[in-house]
Amino acid sequence: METRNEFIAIVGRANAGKSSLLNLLTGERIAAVSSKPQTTRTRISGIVTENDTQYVFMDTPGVHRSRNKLGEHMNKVVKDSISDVDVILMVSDVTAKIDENELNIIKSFRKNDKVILILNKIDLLKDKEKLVPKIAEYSRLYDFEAVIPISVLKNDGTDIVWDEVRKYSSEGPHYFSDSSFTDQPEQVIASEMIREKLLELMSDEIPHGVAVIIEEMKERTDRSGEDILDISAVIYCEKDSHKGMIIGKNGSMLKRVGQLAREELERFFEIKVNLKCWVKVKEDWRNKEALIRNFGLSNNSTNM
Ligand SMILES: Nc1nc2c(ncn2[C@@H]2O[C@H](COP(=O)(O)OP(=O)(O)OP(=O)(O)O)[C@@H](O)[C@H]2O)c(=O)[nH]1
Ligand SMILES: [Mg+2]
Repeated sequence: METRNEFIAIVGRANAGKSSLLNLLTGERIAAVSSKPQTTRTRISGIVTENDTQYVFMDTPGVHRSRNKLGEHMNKVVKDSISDVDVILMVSDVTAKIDENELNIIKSFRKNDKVILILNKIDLLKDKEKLVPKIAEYSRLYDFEAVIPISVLKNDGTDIVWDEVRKYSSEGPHYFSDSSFTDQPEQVIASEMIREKLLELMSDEIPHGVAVIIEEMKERTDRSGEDILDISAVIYCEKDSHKGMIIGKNGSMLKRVGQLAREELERFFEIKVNLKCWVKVKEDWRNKEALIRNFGLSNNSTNM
């Protein structure tokens, strides 16, 4: 059988709903999602194989004004991801004004790039008439292939996104096995789930300075014959005071993070999980090239 493939980059400003869209299009909970900007730190792929065609979606960090080496790395991932793809999905938040970051993204598109504009979060738009001037405003900035208003939250409009996406495949090999749905190693999926819970439960400053490393992940059968996945994770933070807050009073915060992460991990891996988390300090790691590499953040194709 003749095979086909398609590479799709998902780009946009922070918090627009890129990772939520990736999860919805692939039907899997691959990327961490949170209400805080700069959740995604590197490129994360979601893979869908439909009959003869393999679609590889690449979620990217939200473009933002970078304040440290991690931020620079995140913006570079976006630049690298839009070269050589068949189509780009630019996700924007329909309730927000066009900002400098979005203008920079649009500026980085080349003349022949195929870009579909996704206007997300229409569920928050009370007056749907406001869509018309918004579409006009974006259309003056770039010649988009299509403009699709959607709500990822309400799963409204994603079939239209799929119909549009399917137009850009071409003959070529499948680069991943037809049964895989991500290029992320299981350790990274697990560490991202833990980081997502920290983002959910803690105030802004702390989770943005956190890296989660899975030190061990092993399956075993306990005495009663039940399969258990043992996971040990280290949460690295930047300061002693942050360590104290992550652990919380009598360990309450760490316990809560661990519990929510464990539930999510059990759903994802479909196995009972025994999760142990430790907290360690590595000062100012976000400005240290070597540590970023050590945390697996500088390799675009895999890891966090
Ligand atoms: N109301 C509403 N909220 C949404 C919708 N889509 C996503 N969100 C929320 O928007 C927030 C950001 O979603 P993410 O998917 O993490 O956004 P992102 O673009 O990947 O963000 P970064 O990785 O930080 O760049 C989360 O709280 C989502 O639940 C939508 O259609 N409607
Ligand atoms: Mg994201």
